[in-house]
Amino acid sequence: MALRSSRELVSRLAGRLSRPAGTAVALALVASVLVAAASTAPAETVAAPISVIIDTDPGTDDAMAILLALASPELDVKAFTVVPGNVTADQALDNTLRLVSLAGRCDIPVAGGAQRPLAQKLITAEFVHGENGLGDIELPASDCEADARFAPDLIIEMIHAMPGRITLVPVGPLTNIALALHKDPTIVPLVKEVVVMGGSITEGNVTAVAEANIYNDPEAAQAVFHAGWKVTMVGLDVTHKTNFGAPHLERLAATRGTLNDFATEVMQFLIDLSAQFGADGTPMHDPLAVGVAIDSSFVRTRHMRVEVETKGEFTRGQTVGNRYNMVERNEIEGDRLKMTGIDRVEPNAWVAVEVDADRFLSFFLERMAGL
Ligand SMILES: [Ca+2]
Repeated sequence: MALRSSRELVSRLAGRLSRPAGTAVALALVASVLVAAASTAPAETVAAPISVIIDTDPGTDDAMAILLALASPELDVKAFTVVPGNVTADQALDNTLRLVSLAGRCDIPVAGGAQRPLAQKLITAEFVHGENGLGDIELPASDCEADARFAPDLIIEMIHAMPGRITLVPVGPLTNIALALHKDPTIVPLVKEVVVMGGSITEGNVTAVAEANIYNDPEAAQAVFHAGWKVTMVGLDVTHKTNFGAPHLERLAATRGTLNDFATEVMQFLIDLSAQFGADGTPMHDPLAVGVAIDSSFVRTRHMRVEVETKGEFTRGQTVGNRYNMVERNEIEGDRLKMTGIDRVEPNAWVAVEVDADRFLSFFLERMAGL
């Protein structure tokens, strides 16, 4: 089959080799192919990988997101920072270390961070993710050691070391990112982008309207949405459409490899769990956020003002999206308020509203195949 681009060639080659050697070898091979083709076709430029810090609470779908990131040469994962959410902080750190070790990537710092949300009790979800957070699949003990730095400090340090280059990809509650912001607000203009898995402008998965990552720390989320940096919100509006079902599992199980096989077990666990509730498949929440960090064209976004509800009786943790970026202006007149016009509000987030789910699911399967 013809390869569409050098990027595709890189991905195919590196996807089957361990990184960083895999990427280097793949890039070298691509370079030689391009040199050989130079006389007949204009050379393509191989884009530099995107530097990312992934803030995570593994978590079954986090595990898939981590593997996808490590299998994608478009990304240069500078660190994994760990936050409690799906499981406790200690369990999440242990799981991240085991995953990174399984992938043979102890060169990537893994740092623990917050122990609990900013202003509420921690809510864990072993019911959904298994008692160990990884679908009760027991991974070997990690050969990697945790970085001694506090995750928010590591985030601050790396952003300053690479101004304008770091994309933050938080796929858990936003506690660590909010702590980094609070400690050093000067990081805001130095961050390239923040791709958040979280929120929804249509439906919830914890309550009628709240998505888990936002619900688990609404005060942190409000701070992150209002920081002033570029936020892309990959929420349930799109992740619920990336339904990984039996046909996808069949494809994943048809190829073999240590990471491939682990992914198969995790996806089997999630599909079985979903079946108990009458669902035919399971959404790929966190992997889609990583996918969007790699290729923003997986989703279509709308720029809108998003507020995080922190007080509502039924709506705490809701991401309230203002589709038109307008609010009514009311002014006191006697004993009443009188509408006197319309005020514009500044949009603060690019909210993903549509997704090319089939293309993303195929992309995920291609990256996992034989890994
Ligand atoms: Ca997560």
